[in-house]
Amino acid sequence: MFIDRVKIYAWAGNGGNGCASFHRAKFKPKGGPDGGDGGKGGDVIFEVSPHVNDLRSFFYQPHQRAKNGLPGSSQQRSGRSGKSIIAKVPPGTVIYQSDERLNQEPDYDEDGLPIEPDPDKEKELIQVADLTTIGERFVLAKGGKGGKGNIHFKSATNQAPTEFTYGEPGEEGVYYLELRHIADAGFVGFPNAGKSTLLGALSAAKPKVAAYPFTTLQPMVGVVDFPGYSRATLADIPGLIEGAHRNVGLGHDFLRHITRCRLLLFVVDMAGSEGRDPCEDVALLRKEISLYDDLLAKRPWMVIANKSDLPEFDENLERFRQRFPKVDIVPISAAEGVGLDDLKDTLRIKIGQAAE
Ligand SMILES: Nc1nc2c(ncn2[C@@H]2O[C@H](COP(=O)(O)OP(=O)(O)O)[C@@H](O)[C@H]2O)c(=O)[nH]1
Ligand SMILES: [Mg+2]
Repeated sequence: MFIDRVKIYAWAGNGGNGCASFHRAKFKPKGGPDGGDGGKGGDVIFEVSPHVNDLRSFFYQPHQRAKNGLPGSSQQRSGRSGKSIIAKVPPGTVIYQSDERLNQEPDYDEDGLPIEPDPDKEKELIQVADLTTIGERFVLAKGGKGGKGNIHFKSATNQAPTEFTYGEPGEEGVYYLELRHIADAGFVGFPNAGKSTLLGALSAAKPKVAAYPFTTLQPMVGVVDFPGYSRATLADIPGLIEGAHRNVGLGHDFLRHITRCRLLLFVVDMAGSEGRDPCEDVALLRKEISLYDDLLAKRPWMVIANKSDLPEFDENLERFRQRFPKVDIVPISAAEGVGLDDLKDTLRIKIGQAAE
């Protein structure tokens, strides 16, 4: 399950009411007004966190509710503000506000009769935020202002006002969160497997640095055109650290990025031209990924066997097929442009399936 779109419900806190009260003390029966202000309601806030990869937590907890402000009280005491909630979202989260109703109360027409909701009405979504930068905050629903206590209503003509104001209601609403993808498919592979060469060979235009300013890694994104006007985006994400083969891990930045591709493409130097063993490479990468996130390990994947122009390729491929009998493997030579049409066909099918 790859949760990249969720519906949530947010309620900011209501403001606390202002207080009407009068100062009382011995020998001073007619003290002035001393009712304090109500506290502000808490906000519902989103904060972009590097430690969150998807919108899973909102799927399990779609109701986001901040606390109400407390009412003011006598002796000019203000009510305490309601606690805000700060929910963490991954970079690349886009927020839409919906015009769906939160409460079930109907609207009424001129005659006071309830207006039946139109079941065919399409909901309207307005984009309200596009959160990309780590640490960035966005107030989704603002808490209501606190009401004023009667101390504010004293005037020359009215020394004993009983007036106060109510706290304002907090904002509330229905929202959709969407995690923007870096690309439809992302390359996973050790350095020198041929990822950059392949991205260049498949892309209609020169691959561009992805427009995500939240990282030191710079994913390169290319566009591949399929016959019949459809196209897909492919990302080459650097940062798979050299030490991965010494079991020091893939680097979490890298892994975080590939969670944002629907299909994982394992690019392997099937000729083993740098003395690496392609079978061990893929087994190691698979293991690292499942250690990082078992949901990511369930993401659709396939193998692109590169460097078919080199002599050791055929023998290694045979061995590889025996080791991974169920995996789709497409042999290519990125440098010589061999097998790229077959690869495109497979990509079109697989990306289509992964997007369902
Ligand atoms: N013989 C051969 N060399 C290739 C092929 N694809 C890439 N290379 C070479 O492998 C080296 C690493 O390629 P590169 O695309 O930079 O790999 P990356 O680190 O995975 O991005 C370069 O010297 C490429 O020219 C191929 O299909 N055949
Ligand atoms: Mg490269």
